[in-house]
Amino acid sequence: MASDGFRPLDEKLLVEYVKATPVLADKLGNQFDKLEIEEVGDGNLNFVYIVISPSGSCVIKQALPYIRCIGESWPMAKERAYFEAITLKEHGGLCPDHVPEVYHFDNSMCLIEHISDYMAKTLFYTSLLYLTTTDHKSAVAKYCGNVEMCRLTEQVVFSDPYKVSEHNHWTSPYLDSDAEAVREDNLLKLEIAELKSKFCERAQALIHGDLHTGSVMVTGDSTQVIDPEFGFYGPMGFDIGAFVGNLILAYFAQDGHAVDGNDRKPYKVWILKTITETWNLFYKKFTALWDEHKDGPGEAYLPAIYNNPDVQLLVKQKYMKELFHDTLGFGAAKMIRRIVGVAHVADFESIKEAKKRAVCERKALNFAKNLLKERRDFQSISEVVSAMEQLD
Ligand code: ADP
Ligand code: SR1
Ligand code: MG
Ligand code: MG
Ligand code: MG
Repeated sequence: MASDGFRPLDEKLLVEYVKATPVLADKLGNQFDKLEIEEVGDGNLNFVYIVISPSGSCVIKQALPYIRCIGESWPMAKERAYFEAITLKEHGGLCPDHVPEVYHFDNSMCLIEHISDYMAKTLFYTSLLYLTTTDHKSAVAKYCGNVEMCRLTEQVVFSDPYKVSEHNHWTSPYLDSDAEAVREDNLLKLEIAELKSKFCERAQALIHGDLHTGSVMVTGDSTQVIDPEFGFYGPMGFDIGAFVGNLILAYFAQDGHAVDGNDRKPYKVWILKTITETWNLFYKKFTALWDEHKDGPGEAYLPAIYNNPDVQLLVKQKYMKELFHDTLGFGAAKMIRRIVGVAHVADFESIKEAKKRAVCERKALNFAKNLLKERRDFQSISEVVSAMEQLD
């Protein structure tokens, strides 16, 4: 793995990648048992694989963030792959007989990398894993004034969906009983109370506070996070959960947008891949920062006490497990508020037919309720993705 967390493909990962990329899987006739893969790159810069199945073949080229023939000591923008892909498409349009066709270009790798980078850096460097308690306390104090925005979140995320409120709305009449069930679910209320306490009491890091996917602006090679007006020192999982929760909503909304000739399946696979890789890459980058700064100023785990590999591993596992379960809990809470609370998401709202929309929303709501209650039973993000696929 390169220093910025980019994961080079190898022959084993390539099989997984091809399976998860429908356009490539189709090219290979969905026959994955008999794949022949050979790395044939003989140029100076990139890695090139020929992938052959009994019924088709393709070439997969990957640019790593350095010059191949030199190694990591000579960094080079991996976004060159983007320019290669758009030039191939442009030239291919002009002279298709003499330019290979681009079946697929993986833009998503940029978004996933950028957003995981953003979350890992903003959350790590503002936490006690990096700051002294003195610096952390003065930073927390600086944000204590953002009371009204915090109170808005307390109300619309952690309170209103669980009681009768004039602001709540849902796809009525189809979801009337579903909304009522949320208000009557004692176990759900128990869990949301725990998360509300954490949101109000845990000054873990400077969080964005509203990191839904609408706060992330993307192009092919750039990702910009906007709109941090809810920023304060709160639980890290609230940010990661917001992003992941919105992706889960997007997943469950797709069936409502399917039309003849476009079943949205490839997009659903892309969303699942994005969820998995966002968490996994965040995990890698965040723990890498922790390793890099283990002898730094951070006072959560003083080197004098924790500077041996066994105890470091233990604290890291415990910390990341709690963060994972917080992420799932806050993500679920934010999904529920987007279905029965005041502010909804375009993914569902743009499904014109109410009955169809309600079917999608109900699936998402049921998934979220279960996730909120059972979040501690999930050990990995792939288990979450499997649960989504099972419900689908
Ligand atoms: P709000 O706080 O009301 O959600 P946002 O800051 O999210 O407002 O901005 C609303 C919209 O304005 C965004 O979804 C985006 O379309 C546009 N916008 C905001 N900031 C920028 C920016 N820096 N560059 C381009 N568009 C932006
Ligand atoms: C009245 S609630 C409005 C919502 O929009 C903001 O972007 C936040 O998500 C807030 O909860
Ligand atoms: Mg060349
Ligand atoms: Mg805003
Ligand atoms: Mg906004």
